[in-house]
Amino acid sequence: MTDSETEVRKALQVAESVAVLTGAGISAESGVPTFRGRDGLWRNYSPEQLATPEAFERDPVLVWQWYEWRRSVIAKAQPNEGHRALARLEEQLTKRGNRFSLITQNVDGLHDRAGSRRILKLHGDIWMTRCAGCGREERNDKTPLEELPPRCSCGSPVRPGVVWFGEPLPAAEWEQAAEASCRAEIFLVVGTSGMVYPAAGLVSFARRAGSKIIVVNPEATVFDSLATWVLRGQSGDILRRLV
Ligand code: BJW
Ligand code: ZN
Repeated sequence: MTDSETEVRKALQVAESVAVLTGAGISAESGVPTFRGRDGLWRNYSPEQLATPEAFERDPVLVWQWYEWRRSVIAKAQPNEGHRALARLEEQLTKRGNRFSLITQNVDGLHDRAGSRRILKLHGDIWMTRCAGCGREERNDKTPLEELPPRCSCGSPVRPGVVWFGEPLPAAEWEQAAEASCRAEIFLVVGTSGMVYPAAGLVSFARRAGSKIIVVNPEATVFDSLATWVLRGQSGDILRRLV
């Protein structure tokens, strides 16, 4: 345990309100590739080329093949120490009557499987589908799917229930996330590159409202200059020691 980790551990023990923003890096130790890391590319496409409504319109099968591949990887993955530590932190803080908000950009469902109770999913859920025609939403955890693209009973193609570039974030989740960020005494930023807005903007909201920012990441990030503590390393190892 480094000196910074000891300080953060103490700060978390006395905090009355904590918010956490997670990104793909928290699931890296579970074997789920990040978006902008070395093995993030799928068949040489970047997420900016696949995670758009235009890409789905042009080639729904290609986009679904990417999601099929990710769904199969995620189905085999297990939550790691990082996911589990955040579930414990929620339990400890809420038991003491303090506030805790878990805000995630991830769609993999590993926070749910680790036991986190209230999760603000800013970019949706890879196990949900939505009909491109009638808008009907459904959970579908079959992998592989029977046909690509899957079809709704209304006959229209069905899309993954996630938020693509150029699409608005779910309003209720976004509002609660913004509010939690402004209210947090401590704001943990775990495993996100900070390249994607508006999620990345939550860190500035928190900083401006006077939160102490803690960055957990093996690499330098755009948030380091805003942080009170930067903890360099894998989030599973670090979060396990903090909570
Ligand atoms: C570890 C680790 C270990 C590794 N431990 N850490 C110009 C400027 C600003 C904004 C824009 C702009 N042009 C366009 C925009 C807006 C756009 C945007 O931000 N674009 C940027 C790319 C420039 N944003 C949007 O379009 C958003 N919507 C929007 O703005 O709507 C406006 C609107 C309003 C009203 C009506 C209509 C529209 C939507 C963004 C949706 C993003 N969607 C995706 C896909 C989700 C579905 C899916 O998963 O398929 O979300 S893209 C992808 O990026 C995914 C992620 O959630 C997101 C963030 O990535 P993340 O999590 O940070 O991952 P990485 O890979 O980038 O980083 C991993 C990190 O982990 C690294 O730092 C590693 O070091 C670290 N790490 N191992 C800890 N063991
Ligand atoms: Zn339909």
